[in-house]
Amino acid sequence: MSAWSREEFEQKLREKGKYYHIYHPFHVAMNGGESSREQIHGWVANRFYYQVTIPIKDAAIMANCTERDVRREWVQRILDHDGVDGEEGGIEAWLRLGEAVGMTREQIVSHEQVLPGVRFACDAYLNFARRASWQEAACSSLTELFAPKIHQSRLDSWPTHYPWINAEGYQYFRKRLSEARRDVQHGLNITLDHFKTREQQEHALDILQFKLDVLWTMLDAMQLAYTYNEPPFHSCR
Ligand code: AHQ
Repeated sequence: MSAWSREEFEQKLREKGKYYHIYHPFHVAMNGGESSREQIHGWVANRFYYQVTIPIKDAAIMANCTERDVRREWVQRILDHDGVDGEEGGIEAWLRLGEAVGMTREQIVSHEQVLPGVRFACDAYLNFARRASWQEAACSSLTELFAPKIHQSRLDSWPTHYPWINAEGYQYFRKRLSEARRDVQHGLNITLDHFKTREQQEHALDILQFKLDVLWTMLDAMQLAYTYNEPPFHSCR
């Protein structure tokens, strides 16, 4: 089969947005104001494991990438999360979100609430980035094509639904609005340039689906634990 044009290929990638985790029942309930304090705490604590995995994932991509011009841009993602002098960074901002919802830093940093399913999904993403080509790993970050919408949806809905959350905590979501848009331009160009044949383009769509699976599976684990009250081993005597 003939390859898709660059525009068609981008359209196929964007059509994967219908599987984005904004449509997961856990997120729909959260943006609909139906989440309890415990569910919000569980989500913040579990998503922290994802957040601290991201810069390690991006460092793995850097380690695999032989192109200086790509590394010069990709390194910014690590700095966005780890911070630099004068810029606290996304990991610190996430801890402030934790304090804003009423948790202690220790409860979050300890990873004590991280569910096995969340850990496995995040570790699968990290290990994929370690062993895949840097172009394949760049492609897997393209779920951020759909991320500005989900960050904006929280900024639009949480203050009304969850007045008990200190609005200072929303800085993380605000920060990602611009960072995600900038990241995606870079990741999309790498992807559209690298995957040329139809077979390679289909492979890129499979990689994006894998990352959509990672995000969805994290919320499945949280849904079981915090909505259905069936955390791992709940039925053991
Ligand atoms: O806060 C998020 C973030 O820093 C990243 C990095 C990027 C990647 O490299 O895969 N993906 C991502 C995402 C973040 N937040 C998620 C959310 O729902 O708040 C969305 C997620 C993504 O779409 O991959």
